[in-house]
Amino acid sequence: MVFERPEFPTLVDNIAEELSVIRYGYRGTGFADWKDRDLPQTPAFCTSLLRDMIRIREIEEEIERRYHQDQMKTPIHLVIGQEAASVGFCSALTRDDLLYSGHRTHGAYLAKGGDLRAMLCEMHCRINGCAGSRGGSMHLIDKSVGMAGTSAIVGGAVPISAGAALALKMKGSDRLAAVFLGDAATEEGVVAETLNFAALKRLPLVFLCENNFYSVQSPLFTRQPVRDIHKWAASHGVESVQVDGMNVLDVHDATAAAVERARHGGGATFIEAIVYRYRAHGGAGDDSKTGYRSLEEVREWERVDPVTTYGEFLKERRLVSEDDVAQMHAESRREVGEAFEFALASPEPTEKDLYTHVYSD
Ligand SMILES: Cc1ncc(C[n+]2csc(CCOP(=O)(O)OP(=O)(O)O)c2C)c(N)n1
Repeated sequence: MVFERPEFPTLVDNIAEELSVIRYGYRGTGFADWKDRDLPQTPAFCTSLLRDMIRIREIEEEIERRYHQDQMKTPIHLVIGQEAASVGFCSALTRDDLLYSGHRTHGAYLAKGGDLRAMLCEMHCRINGCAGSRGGSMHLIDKSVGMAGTSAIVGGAVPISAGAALALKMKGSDRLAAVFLGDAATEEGVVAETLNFAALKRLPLVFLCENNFYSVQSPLFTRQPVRDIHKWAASHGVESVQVDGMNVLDVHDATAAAVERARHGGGATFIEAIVYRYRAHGGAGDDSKTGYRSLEEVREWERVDPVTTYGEFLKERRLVSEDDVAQMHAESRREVGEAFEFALASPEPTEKDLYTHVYSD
């Protein structure tokens, strides 16, 4: 796997035209490089990663299909295309580790073990919602599995995760804190401050930066012309690596190494995972027709789809069959169908609920 910096255009007169040729130097080959590699993980574990990714993909696609019915009372940010980052990262954490995330929450919440029914209730503004119907998609939380919180403020969850890591360290706990952030979050001053603080205090903290090259519709090269994100992170004094975020095993392995380091006093690690989102920044469907990226670019990335390429890889290794994969899809579809029924049958909040969870002096 080689990631090369592309030639950045000096004059960007026609962004759409530039984007049709720029691939950001991504040379990901899916699992081609892994053909002859030993897999230290058990077959059951390898299979579970595929099942988890398929589950997230099916859930997201069903949310997308139903979104325009307007029963969900929330903005959404689908994670379709980025499932390997969600699953690879969370598969190296324990249930007790504390996980935080930004606005693109669904993958993190589900991969950490968050309750699907409570998530869909939250998105339908029902009282069984995981945030009591007050948060919507961007504020998912499930303390029972260490899904500690998410924030709609870009970069906002990052210093909070450092606070949690500091508390765990001061208590002598062997748990750690972990946080998802996007490439645009690295442009927030508070993220630089957090990296510095994490290095200074050797915090038990793991950052997973999902670099999907866009902040809404602004491409990375119009925002950060001269830096590689993982190198920028390293300059603050934390360990930092770049991984193929479309390869679930690559993400898992890097995270497992970071977790090991954090649990044994080695401090924080920043992982930059190169990913791609297949859908619009927010809402359902694809927004490429607005011209900020070309359809050709999207198609190019679909060739390294994290779910299908990993499925093919496991089939070649004879760890799963075609039928197993079909069954994983069917089970997930059944689960998500039932969870939607549950959410839609759940009660809406009443006027009385306006006065609960309200604090005043
Ligand atoms: C502090 C702040 N600035 C701007 C926004 C508006 N905003 C919402 S999402 C987003 C882009 C975030 O991009 P990135 O962090 O790369 O994550 P991605 O959406 O690509 O997953 C922006 C600018 C915000 N929510 N918070």
